[in-house]
Amino acid sequence: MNGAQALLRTLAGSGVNVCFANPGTSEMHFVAALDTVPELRGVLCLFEGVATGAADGYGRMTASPAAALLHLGPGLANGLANLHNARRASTPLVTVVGDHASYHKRFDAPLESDIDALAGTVSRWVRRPSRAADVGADAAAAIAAAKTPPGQVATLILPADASWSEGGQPAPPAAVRLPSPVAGETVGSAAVALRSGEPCVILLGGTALRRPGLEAASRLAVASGARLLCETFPARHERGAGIPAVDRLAYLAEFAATQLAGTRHLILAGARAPVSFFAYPGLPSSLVPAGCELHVLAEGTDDVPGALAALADLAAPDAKPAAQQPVSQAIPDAELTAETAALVVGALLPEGAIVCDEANTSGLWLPASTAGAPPHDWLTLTGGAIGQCLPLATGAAVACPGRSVFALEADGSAMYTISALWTHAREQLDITTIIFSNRSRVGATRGGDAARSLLDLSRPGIDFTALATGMGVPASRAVTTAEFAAQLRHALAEHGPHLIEAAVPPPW
Ligand SMILES: Cc1ncc(C[n+]2csc(CCOP(=O)(O)OP(=O)(O)O)c2C)c(N)n1
Ligand SMILES: [Mg+2]
Repeated sequence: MNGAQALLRTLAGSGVNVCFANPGTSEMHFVAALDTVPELRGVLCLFEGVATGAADGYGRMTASPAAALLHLGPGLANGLANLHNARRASTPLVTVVGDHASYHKRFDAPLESDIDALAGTVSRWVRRPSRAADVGADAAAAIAAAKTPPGQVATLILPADASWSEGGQPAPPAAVRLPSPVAGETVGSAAVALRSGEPCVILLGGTALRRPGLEAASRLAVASGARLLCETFPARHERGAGIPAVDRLAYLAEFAATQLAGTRHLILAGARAPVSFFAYPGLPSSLVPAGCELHVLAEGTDDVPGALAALADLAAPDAKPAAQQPVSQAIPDAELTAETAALVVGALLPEGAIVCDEANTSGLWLPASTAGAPPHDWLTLTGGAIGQCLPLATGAAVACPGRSVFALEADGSAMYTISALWTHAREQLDITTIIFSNRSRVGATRGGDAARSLLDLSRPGIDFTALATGMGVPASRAVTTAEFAAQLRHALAEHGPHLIEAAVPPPW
């Protein structure tokens, strides 16, 4: 058995069953070994940013890593922005980067580069096995590292000679660290804050945003009057009818400051202390109001839902969670805008949908319009690096084949990783992509013609239906709300990928 075969057997033996791949010559032995390990499904992605974003989507939905197979330093570099988003999402993810044979490196061939340095920017764990005999054990360690709470990116750099040489040995699964239990006194001091009668906010993040954490948090809010908020860009937020609702902390610093104004106790459960996205002259970077005391109930590495449940048993023993009531939206009889499109999405969202949200400025109305829709998961742009949505949807759909996946995508962002559509078609994934085609990058609009030109996507206009059909995804364009609703109904009724280009004006 060679090193590559040992790697694949170790991955499959530890439950890594999918590899999103963009391989080249140095990964040839890995690819050849796929035929001998049928438990590992290779999914071809035509750009590394698609492979890494897909592995992120898969890991968010399964809490178990997929592998992303990348080609040396340049392949890894192409995948970095979505690995950055995965790192911010605390997604378990194993990156395998093929490298030159060890003896070839000193010749400085064209693809030679500092892979370790690149990998270090996003990975909590990096290792380079030097012999085929080490590959299996190092792969098992990579998987355990990826699963270390709350989840992280682990990168295995695989020299071609370690891959092709005989002497490989698959390794059994390595022990995985469990989330740390939260000490009783930490729970007790949060309970004291909740009972103080002073204004409290519980800020939820990470695993607190799944149903058990939300229900415990809701009991606390009901019993103590504390307000609930969640991090601005959650990795995976379970929401909809029957689940306690929680508003996100606003993206714009002045709105977030308003949400938090007057808070005396900020209790963090799986979320970090809030900071503004960018610095603004004269304004503080921290969003914690002056005079507010921070209480860290549970960090990401802790058992966050367990801590919330323990706190609820202590401070809200008799309270019942407040479930979001179902709301059925009507299809609005008005022109197609980002707002009316959001209402249509809210009206038609099926139970169990997985929504990948990179609608950017067009997405402003989505949280409200979908709040009372049937239960669903909402996946956001955790690291702010656009070009994530179409890849993320790819991975979510591979992870959850029975569920309907939505990619709610802004036009400028779509162009970064548009080739994901080809993988949607090739794998016949049940993904409905909605492009909010406002023909602009809204952003800051200060400045003259030269500045405005850099925000304009109308010269030439991008024909998303042509792009999609050119890659095998059936597509249509909607210019009225009725058309949009009809096209969305059709897309949801038919299995497989669809794309709808919604012609909407910029919101401002
Ligand atoms: C990787 C990366 N590059 C650049 C940016 C800066 N950026 C933020 S939004 C945006 C363009 C957004 O345009 P679009 O996706 O059409 O969204 P809209 O503004 O129309 O809502 C850019 C370039 C970013 N966030 N991430
Ligand atoms: Mg746009």
